[in-house]
Amino acid sequence: MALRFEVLARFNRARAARMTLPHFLCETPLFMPVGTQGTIKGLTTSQLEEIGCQIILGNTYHLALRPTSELIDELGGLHKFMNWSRALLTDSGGFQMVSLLHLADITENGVTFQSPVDGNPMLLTPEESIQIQNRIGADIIMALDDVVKTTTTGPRIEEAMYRTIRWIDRCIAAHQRPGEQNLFAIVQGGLDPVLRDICVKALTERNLPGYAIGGLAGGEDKDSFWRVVAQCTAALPEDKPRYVMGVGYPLDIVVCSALGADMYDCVYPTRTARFGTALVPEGVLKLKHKAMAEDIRPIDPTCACMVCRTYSRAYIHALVTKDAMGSQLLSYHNLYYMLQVYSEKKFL
Ligand code: PRF
Ligand code: ZN
Repeated sequence: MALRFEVLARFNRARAARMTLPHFLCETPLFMPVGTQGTIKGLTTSQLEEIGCQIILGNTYHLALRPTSELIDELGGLHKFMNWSRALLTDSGGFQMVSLLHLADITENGVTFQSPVDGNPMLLTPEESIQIQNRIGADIIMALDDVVKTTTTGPRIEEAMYRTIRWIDRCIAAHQRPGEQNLFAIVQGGLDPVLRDICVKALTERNLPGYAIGGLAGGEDKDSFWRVVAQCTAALPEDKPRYVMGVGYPLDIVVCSALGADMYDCVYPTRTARFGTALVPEGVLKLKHKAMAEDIRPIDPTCACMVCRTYSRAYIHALVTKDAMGSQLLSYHNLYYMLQVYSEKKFL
């Protein structure tokens, strides 16, 4: 295994841990900003270090299409390609296809979809997803899973859960670099506690370096969401990291951490920045609003980030619809906010 997970402190179900990965020693709980084409939109890698980012997420699907995993491999892996020396995680690709391309179709062999490049039919199998992720070279790679919306009902939920278990064995068999890259399995089973329980048990038996809770943050109500997280964190191994995929909002991260989860990822802070919204302790601040035009205060007077120490709301308001710098500054502040929401630590 290329991962060491040491719990340093506990409070009820919450824990703080040290997760040693090949490229970085991470402290959990942690939030992973989401990159698509090998970049976090609007931030440089040195800015990501400056705000205390320990690990970023890349998507196999996007990287495989462009610049392609063969090219990344040839150029020495994604760390070197994007000049990021800290940890990386890649998601397996299936979820992105299903959520981005409505033409994707899941069969026992894998996910079939139409290439957005040339329209040709393509197939992503569990073996291929792992082979691509082995070439990209992230510290953590994710198993290909069969994801259905939590709002789906009926036998499809059960089918997807059992298929995810069958696919984990294909992923494990295909993984060529277990000494350098950690394969995480993903618990599925919708909102059904019986299916979630079967899935946790089956995946835990495979003794992988870490586990994710998948299939959430897809429009289910908060109560159902927290119930599934609580059930899974209670059943997953104590001595391995637990990653809630696609989560989330600051409140979700705090609640899931109280329930014993350790890792999160979400496009929300950077996406909402591009729509002119800042995350602040009171909730959100809409920088496009005309009330911002003459407001000389920083976005968040209690925030220690470079943007809040340097620029006014009025300045960002003036930029936000006119220049890319507006959303870049908002992304910087929003990621800074997310990276300290679960901690007392201020990085600057
Ligand atoms: N599986 C994978 N990636 C994901 C999810 C999942 O269930 C989610 C949650 N819907 C976000 N990203 N592979
Ligand atoms: Zn700030």
